[in-house]
Amino acid sequence: MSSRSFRTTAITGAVVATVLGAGTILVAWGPDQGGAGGAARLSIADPYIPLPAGGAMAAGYLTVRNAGGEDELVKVSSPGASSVTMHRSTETSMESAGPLAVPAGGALELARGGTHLMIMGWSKQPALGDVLELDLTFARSGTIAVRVPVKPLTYRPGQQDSGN
Ligand SMILES: [Cu+2]
Repeated sequence: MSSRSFRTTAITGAVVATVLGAGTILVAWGPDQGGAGGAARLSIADPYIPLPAGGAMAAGYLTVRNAGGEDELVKVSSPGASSVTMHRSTETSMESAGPLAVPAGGALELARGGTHLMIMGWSKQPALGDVLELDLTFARSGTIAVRVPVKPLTYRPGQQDSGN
């Protein structure tokens, strides 16, 4: 996760369409669907957990897209794990992070080599094909539950995947 060679390029529309096909998108619409100053309009793209290699912890990656006003990711929890924290990778290690801004009309990207989720204390050791629920709590949009698939360690969003 600390490798700087991983690409963290912006998510393309094609990638989002792939995830929509997987049925993992949940959208929260605010009452005000106005511009940048209005309510946040959040959707979650490309959620995945690389299969932890026998370890007690795993990383979680996803992109929070925002078509509305600014918001903030303040907390993440899971019914399947006792601890989910927000981390930021540094040159040599990682440190805790958050709350994380979700800019108006932009995106919060939790990706390899950058800000990510750290998941510990599994109630059951995850296996390939499992789906873990993550509950993302935002300052303005409330909690959005996301079903996050466990992928091979080498998985990258947008690559061909027959696991659905
Ligand atoms: Cu971490």
